[in-house]
Amino acid sequence: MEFSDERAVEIDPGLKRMILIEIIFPVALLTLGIYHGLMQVLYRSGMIHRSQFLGLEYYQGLTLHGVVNALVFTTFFAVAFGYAVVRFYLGRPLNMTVAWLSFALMVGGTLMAAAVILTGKATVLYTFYPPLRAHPAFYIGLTLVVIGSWIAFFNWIPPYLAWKRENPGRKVPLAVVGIFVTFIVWLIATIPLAIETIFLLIPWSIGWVPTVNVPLARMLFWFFGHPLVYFWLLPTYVMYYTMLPKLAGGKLYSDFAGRLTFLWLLLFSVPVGIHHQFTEPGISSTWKFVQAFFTMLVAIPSFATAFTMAASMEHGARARGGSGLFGWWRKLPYLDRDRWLFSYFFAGLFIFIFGGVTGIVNASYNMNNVVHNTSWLPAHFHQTVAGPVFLSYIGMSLFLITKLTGKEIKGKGWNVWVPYIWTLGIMIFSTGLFIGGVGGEPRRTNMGLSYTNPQSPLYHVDWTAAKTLGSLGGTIMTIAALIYFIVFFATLFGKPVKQGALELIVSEPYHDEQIPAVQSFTPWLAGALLLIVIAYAPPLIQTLRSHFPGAPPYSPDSPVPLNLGPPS
Ligand code: HAS
Repeated sequence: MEFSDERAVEIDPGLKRMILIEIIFPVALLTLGIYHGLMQVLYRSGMIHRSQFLGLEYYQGLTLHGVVNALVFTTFFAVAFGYAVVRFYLGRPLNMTVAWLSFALMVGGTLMAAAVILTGKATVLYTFYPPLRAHPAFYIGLTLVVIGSWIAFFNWIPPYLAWKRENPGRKVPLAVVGIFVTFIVWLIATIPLAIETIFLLIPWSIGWVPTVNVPLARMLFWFFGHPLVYFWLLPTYVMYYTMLPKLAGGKLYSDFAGRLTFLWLLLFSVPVGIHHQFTEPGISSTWKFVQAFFTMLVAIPSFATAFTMAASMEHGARARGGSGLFGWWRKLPYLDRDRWLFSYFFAGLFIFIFGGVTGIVNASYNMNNVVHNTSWLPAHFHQTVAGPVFLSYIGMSLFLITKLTGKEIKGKGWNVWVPYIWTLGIMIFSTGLFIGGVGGEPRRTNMGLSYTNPQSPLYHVDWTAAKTLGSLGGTIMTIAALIYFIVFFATLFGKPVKQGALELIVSEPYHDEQIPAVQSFTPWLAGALLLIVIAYAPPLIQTLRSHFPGAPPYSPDSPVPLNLGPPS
């Protein structure tokens, strides 16, 4: 029997429909995004040519891969999951007119951006920093997605305030705290992004101004870009803290650890973006160092999470009969078909050990010089966003589909293996890219030139690990994704076995601490704003005062002759 918490909530059919479409639409797009992931590794290894990209150019495929997987899928999922959490825990109906408005903006924006990527007018990668220039529809489309997500968040505030009024002195449910922190971080982060697109990129893209201030645009982008990664991670942490302990058979070791983790991420997610710009001119080393220091502080809640999750799983495993110093690990439900969501969470935690450690390497100011812009970077971010984040998102998407439609999972035996096959793939893929990265292999290739083809002027013998391991790992990841898609769509098109309802797994706390410091957003939000001013005002002023020449647009897929020199 499918593991169930039996706390199903009957919800408005409109909301149910909207959450379902908000999950199905990006999962359908994900098939394209994943396909182009496979194309990347095969192309880098010289096994295929650009003509095999389904008619897309290399950078065009890479843009589609990054935008769909990292921006569209994640934002839609965060909104859908946010609706589920807010409705489930706060128990109040939501304003459906506002909800559909948010939905329409997000879908309309996505289609606009997708159209120009597919027609080759927005080959700018997911970071879209100039001088790569896209068609205005790309920036406008992404802006609509962001505005749509803001509107969804604003829609959750009235039920939250009503719940607070009716429950004075009660702790806000932990999952709601996590989701609100996710969207507060998102709101803060997307304001500079809006400034970048509205004042710099759109006028330049329309042709109103001939050039753009690249260092300023990049600083505004990374002000957004780093909190973006915690916007991805926070819903995953909501699932880990509130669901994983129960799935493991036990309780959440500490409710306080969860609240502190969320609020600490609110404090430190933003004033760290310059760690993506350690090698860039125009920012003094003082401010680079300050943000490197803050980056170390933003890792602390993840260490707390590692400890809390291990302790919670130990509690569950011992409750299931586990014993001994390490023997209890054997009692976790790794392959339990009914508690299958555990496998998605556990595999993600495992991958994140390596993603986290390599993040600390990136953040170490001097070591960053070795790895920056090398293939080490895609290895790091696949072990974070394509590890814990991706696995928890696809797992929860499947979970919500089954609960909301009342359908049984098809292919339970295959489903439980998906995260482990994905983990095998990602570990092999990343090992290749890490080795290539420390050997200096650039993170991207250009103009159809392979690093691993001896005929190519970019050939480098140290980078063959990335070819073999990268393409092998990437293929294994694609196989895992393929199984997932089959399970997902077979389940979706199956017959319902019961009335669908909104159901989430709820873990009880083992230590239910009452600590006033983590009961309110206000001081943490004030602290976050203060740290942003301290960390960003001086470098921003430096950038504004420096007179950088404006840059004309550049397209990576147009054949500009490069002086590559003789092969080494
Ligand atoms: Fe990062 C670049 C630093 C976390 C994503 N990062 C990126 C990029 C992306 C990304 C997408 O300082 C590339 C952007 C681009 O396109 O250029 N990152 C960090 C640090 C952390 C970190 C310090 N990153 C993430 C997360 C991401 C993400 C999370 C997505 C979700 N990152 C950087 C830096 C760069 C960077 C530099 C720029 C580099 C450059 O030069 O361009 C930390 O938050 C990591 C803390 C995490 C831990 C791990 C805790 C472990 C846990 C698992 C426990 C396991 C258990 C199971 C209990 C300390 C929670 C046990 C089971 C057993 C079997 C033993």
